[in-house]
Amino acid sequence: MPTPIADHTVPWPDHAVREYVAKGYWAGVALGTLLREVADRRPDVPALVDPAAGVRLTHGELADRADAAAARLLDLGMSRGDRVVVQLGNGWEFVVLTVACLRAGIVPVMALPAHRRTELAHLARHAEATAIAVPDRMREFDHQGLAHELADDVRAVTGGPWHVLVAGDDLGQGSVDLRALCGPGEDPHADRARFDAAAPGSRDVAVFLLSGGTTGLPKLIARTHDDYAYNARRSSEMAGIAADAVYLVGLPAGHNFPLACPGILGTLLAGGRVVMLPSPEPVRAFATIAAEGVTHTAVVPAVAARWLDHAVEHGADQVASLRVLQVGGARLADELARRVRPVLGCTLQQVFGMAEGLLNFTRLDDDEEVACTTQGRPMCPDDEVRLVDELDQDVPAGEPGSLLTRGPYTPRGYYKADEQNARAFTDDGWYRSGDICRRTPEGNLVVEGRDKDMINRGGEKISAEEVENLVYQLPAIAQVAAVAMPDPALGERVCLYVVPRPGGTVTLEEVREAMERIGVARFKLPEHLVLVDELATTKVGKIDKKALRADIAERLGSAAGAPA
Ligand code: OOB
Repeated sequence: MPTPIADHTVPWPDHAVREYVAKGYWAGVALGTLLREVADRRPDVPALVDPAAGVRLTHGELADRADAAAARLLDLGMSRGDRVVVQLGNGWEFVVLTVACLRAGIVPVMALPAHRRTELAHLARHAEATAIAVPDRMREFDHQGLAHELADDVRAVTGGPWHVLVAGDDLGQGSVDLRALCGPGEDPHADRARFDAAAPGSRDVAVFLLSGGTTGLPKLIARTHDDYAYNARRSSEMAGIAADAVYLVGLPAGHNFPLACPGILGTLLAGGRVVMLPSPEPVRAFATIAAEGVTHTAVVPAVAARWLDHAVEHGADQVASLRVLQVGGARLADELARRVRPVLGCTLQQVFGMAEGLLNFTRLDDDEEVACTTQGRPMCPDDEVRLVDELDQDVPAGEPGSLLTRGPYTPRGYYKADEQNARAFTDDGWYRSGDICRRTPEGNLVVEGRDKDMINRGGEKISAEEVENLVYQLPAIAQVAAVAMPDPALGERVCLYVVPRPGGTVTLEEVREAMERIGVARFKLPEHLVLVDELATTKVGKIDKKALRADIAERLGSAAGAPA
């Protein structure tokens, strides 16, 4: 394992760097500079639409506003290398702030809107953030209030100031008006000159993404300008995104998929247009696709299923402009995949990706069978993928194995996480994704399962260990195991097996209330609870999660249709 460098990221080894540069994967230019260059070529072309806010910006306006916002962040006292936790909904401010950060070399930490005190405090502390960007309220939750409450926690670590940037009409005391910060500047030439002259280094960290979660708390993935620019540009090629593309963002924008696969960054870099929508709920999504002439979008399988049902019921006329529907984040059932073209009239592209790097795509010209039954193949000729057994030996061709990967946009370790890195990466830098895959004779991957302790709830990743740690805070609990239970709509949900303390007991409601009091993302709350006298263990004495998963599947199956 290479030693982490001073910024606590794990570098690619020198020979790999030389190769990635020589082959042109790493262009040596900061993402903010690349975006500015696009804006210079196409200043008057639409770049960003937020229908709910009535905001429409051209590439030139977006670049100017990002420079103005970057200047204002520096005026607040922030500087290159500082971190800002970004927890914004899918609105125009997300895009302007992100591009501003990329220009100034301030690193956004991409939190999810569902995160609450536990996750945000962890992210802020771990990244030593000095600012947080939040909506005033979203879905009934007072994000602004929580952001101010976190201040003491964070100051205890960084000792420095803590800026609360708020997007909304209801600005509290001490909040910085994010909409004003992201508004037009007074002197665009001066703002621009300031960042043209001081672009971040291309090997610097551009963004921190969150890991899908297998440990107690989310880990941070430091994506560099070089690797993330390649990630976005090459994804655009895969999805057929060019200057005429209109990309709809319906998944949470801070997730890697809608951010850069190709998502927001890939579309902007191609000179196309990005449309921000607060949620992928079909009524509004379909109307927006029709109104804006959307050509591309990305959804998780659970959303694809809702869109298909909606189109069957109400027709697909509104989505006539849609060329490519990307589906990823969780396994798409073959039967669902086969309905995409006949019902929605567009090309299905399966995307099997991870915030840690590796992206697999079915190609737009793959035959229907491949597009519907596989999760595609790596996007880069120099992505290395191995499928291995428990001893890290390659499995025979066509057999299922655990996926290991290295490549030009897959960092060699998590940020500041030596202990987890020793488990999640091999000594020679392969990332263990924890997915069990098989390779078809044509070289496509099929995801068949996983050997990591994670629950995939409709694309939201939940670490079983994190849930268990939270549940152990309840006094009535002697032992607990969180496992995935099958669910027709979301694929999986969290099920708890609980051994109560002698004489005690506990209900699902009590567990959920306790977790809400502690403050965690709602999607992590268990949705079913089974009381048991003891938990089955494996030969080596570990809790036998495989047996528990089989048990809950059987219980649900025999309950035939009864609510979980
Ligand atoms: C995406 O990224 P993450 O980091 O939220 O989750 C990664 C994990 C993978 O290791 C795999 O377990 C699962 O999500 N996954 C899929 C899948 N796509 C992701 N499992 C089966 N089939 C698929 N198509 O989820 C992500 C990042 C970028 C693009 C797309 C998805």
